[in-house]
Amino acid sequence: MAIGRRTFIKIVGASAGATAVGVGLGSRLLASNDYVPDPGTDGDEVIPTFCEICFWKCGVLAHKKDGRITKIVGNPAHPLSRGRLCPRGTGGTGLLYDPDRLKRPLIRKEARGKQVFEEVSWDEALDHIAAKLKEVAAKHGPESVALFNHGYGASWIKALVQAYGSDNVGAPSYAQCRGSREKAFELTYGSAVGSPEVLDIENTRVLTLIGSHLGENMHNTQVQELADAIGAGAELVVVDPRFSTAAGKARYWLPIRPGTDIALLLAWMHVIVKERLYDRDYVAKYAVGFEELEKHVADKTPEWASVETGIAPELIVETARFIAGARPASLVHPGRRSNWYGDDTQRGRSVAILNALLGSWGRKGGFFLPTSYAVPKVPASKKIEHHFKEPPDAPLDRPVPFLGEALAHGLRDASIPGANVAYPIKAWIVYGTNLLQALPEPEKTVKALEALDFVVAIDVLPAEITGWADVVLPEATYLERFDDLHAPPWKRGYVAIRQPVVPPLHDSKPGSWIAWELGKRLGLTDYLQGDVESYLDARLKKIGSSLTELKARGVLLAKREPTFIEEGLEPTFATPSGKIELFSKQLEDAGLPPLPQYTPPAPAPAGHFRLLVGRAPMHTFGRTTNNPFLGRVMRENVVWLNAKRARELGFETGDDVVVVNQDGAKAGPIKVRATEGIRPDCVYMVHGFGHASKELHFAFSRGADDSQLVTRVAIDPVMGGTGINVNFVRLERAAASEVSA
Ligand SMILES: Nc1nc2c(c(=O)[nH]1)N[C@H]1C(S)=C(S)[C@@H](COP(=O)(O)OP(=O)(O)OC[C@H]3O[C@@H](n4cnc5c(=O)[nH]c(N)nc54)[C@H](O)[C@@H]3O)O[C@H]1N2
Ligand SMILES: Nc1nc2c(c(=O)[nH]1)N[C@H]1C(S)=C(S)[C@@H](COP(=O)(O)OP(=O)(O)OC[C@H]3O[C@@H](n4cnc5c(=O)[nH]c(N)nc54)[C@H](O)[C@@H]3O)O[C@H]1N2
Ligand code: SF4
Ligand SMILES: [Mo]
Repeated sequence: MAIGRRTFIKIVGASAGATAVGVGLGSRLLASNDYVPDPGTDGDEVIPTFCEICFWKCGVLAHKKDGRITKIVGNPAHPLSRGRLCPRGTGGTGLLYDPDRLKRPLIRKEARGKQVFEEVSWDEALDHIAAKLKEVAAKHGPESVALFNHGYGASWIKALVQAYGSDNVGAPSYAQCRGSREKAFELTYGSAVGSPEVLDIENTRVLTLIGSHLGENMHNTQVQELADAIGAGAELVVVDPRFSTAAGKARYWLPIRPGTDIALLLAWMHVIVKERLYDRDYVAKYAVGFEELEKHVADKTPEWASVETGIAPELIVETARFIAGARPASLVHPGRRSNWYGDDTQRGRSVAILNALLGSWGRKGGFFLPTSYAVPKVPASKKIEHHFKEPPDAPLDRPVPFLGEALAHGLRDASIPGANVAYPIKAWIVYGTNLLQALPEPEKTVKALEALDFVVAIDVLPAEITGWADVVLPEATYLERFDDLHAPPWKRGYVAIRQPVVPPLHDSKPGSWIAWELGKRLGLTDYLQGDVESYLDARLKKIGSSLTELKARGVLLAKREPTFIEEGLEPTFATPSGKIELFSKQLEDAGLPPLPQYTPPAPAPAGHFRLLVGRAPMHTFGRTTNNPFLGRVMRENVVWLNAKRARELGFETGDDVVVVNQDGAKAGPIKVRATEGIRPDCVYMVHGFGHASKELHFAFSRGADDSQLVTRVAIDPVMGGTGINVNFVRLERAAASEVSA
């Protein structure tokens, strides 16, 4: 359906409070290093650092008075925040002062999973961990220790685990998130999209969001750039089974049948190739495999795709022309959480190839070619010289040809007794990842946890995973600690600092300290960084700055360098051919389709809906649902149900239901939102609610936990990721007892 252009004010989510807030200086101050944060106006001290309410790492200015943080706002000099934070970042002090925070080290007293612990001293906890890790390594080798992690603070503990002799480091933020997208772009362009993504949304003329729900997915910089772009006349094409916030701002909303994106993408390419709307010079100069692609899409007509996608052929043609009409400033957003249906690397390849036809890689309004501030590392006194054993993250009978980072679910599966893997995993260190909500097939996670010899959780909150640990270590939050410098590839290089705004509350400790103290007990200090401040200072001295300078400034910008072909930059492609590989010989050699192949999704069992999930602007997964500020803005999730289907089933908005999947797994109770804004064949909920941990006093049992319903996955044959949109659910009216419980 084509919908009229609406007046764009700001991307605002479904509930109030979703606009970016901050000091509002925007990007004006970005041009130089002249900006130093002003002292606060009412006698408060202003301390720059960067956010960790999600992993985007926006620059923050924290205001402090009488030892307490009074507010946190965006740092105008920081390229990612540009003076504004998203609503979650603004609510960061809700985490710092959360009364439910982990306060002291804990050692388990009863069976795993029962949250019965004893408070102990740090010495006791660390001695116990060291003794247990030595025991596990003596029996099974150091590689039987796996680290699961998320977040920037993990670097210290990662160095420790590697020094110990294990490279089994996995994160759900890869194989459950962006892994397939990264592999797809690596196979096509020789480099991943990265994080923060190398997207020049600011200068784009047409932005196509195929499943990416920017505006609810609140990547601060992208949302700000989108607002600027729309202000400057950019248009949106939104392909989503659900009327997302972005769909509400779009020229075209295509409510696609879930799981059929590849058919649409191939049909768009069919039109663009057939009508010669692609960038012929660009393709001739930079790409290989165009002839094969042309043949491949010859029969992928809009009529063919229409049957699969439910989108009218004329609309497929019209949108193909619209998208191509804006090239090269026409960006098909690569998305981020892209492990959906199992054919996800192929879907990612379709997006990558379409962008190549538009000539958008390396062009203004497309993908920029990033630069970074080269801040040399300061090595520890000894280099790690282990010959790491290959991770046992793929079963022996199902090798993964394009494994990227280790697969978190694979390391989990290798921990289950009897797993058909090269060697078993026996101990877990879990840093900043709530595996019970983050990994699919939670019953397998529980099986692994029950069987492990030893489990340590390092967290800030009593998340579900901490209930399964033998030892729980309370980390200081991002507002109470130093972490390593952040200097990512971006439009303009920069280096930013995270520093404590207040000293650690309770008996919490920074990750750098925890890793060092464990290192002492394991005899590994030669491989680790000692005093964090001396280390940061030594790194900064290498670029002619100092810790003192960065503590005051928060961020330093590098010289601006060209980032676009238009600025004279010649792109290079780290693929075997040295070009953009429309046709992938690498995939062909691995026995996989060298051009994206469409596989129709399995139909829903009778009476069932496909379960789709996503994000809410004021929450980051389940990690903010206990935050007193953010929790009040959005207390629980709801299940979106097509209004007509709701009428047929006798449900109304506000009804309490339990969601039951094809295998009988349940989640809820959760309230129904009956809406025209979703197709009749699927339901949708925001991930991160329905906490089972009673120690999360605010979030406990509010809404439903979608991860309980992910009892099946479709494994991506290219990179091994877990597609989770293959579960089907029905809604049952909740019993009165369940609702009041
Ligand atoms: N069913 C389902 N599963 C999913 C998803 C989904 O939508 N649905 N999304 C997937 C995606 S895209 C991703 S990226 C992953 C993310 O899932 P996770 O890897 O779990 O990441 P987070 O939710 O960011 O982090 C969770 C934990 O970090 C803790 N934490 C917060 N700050 C700190 C800190 O400073 N230090 C320490 N030590 N701990 C901290 C929180 O208390 C929480 O327990 O989940 C994936 N899994
Ligand atoms: N506020 C906030 N922002 C976040 C996060 C957060 O927790 N909170 N998490 C961050 C992280 S780690 C990630 S990975 C990203 C995730 O955000 P995105 O990369 O945008 O990805 P998803 O959450 O997978 O996308 C969900 C959207 O895809 C639609 N969808 C489902 N199936 C299909 C389909 O078959 N075809 C199409 N075209 N669309 C479909 C859903 O209706 C929904 O609108 O968000 C990031 N941003
Ligand atoms: S996007 Fe929001 S939560 Fe994430 S780092 Fe930036 S301000 Fe913090
Ligand atoms: Mo993610």
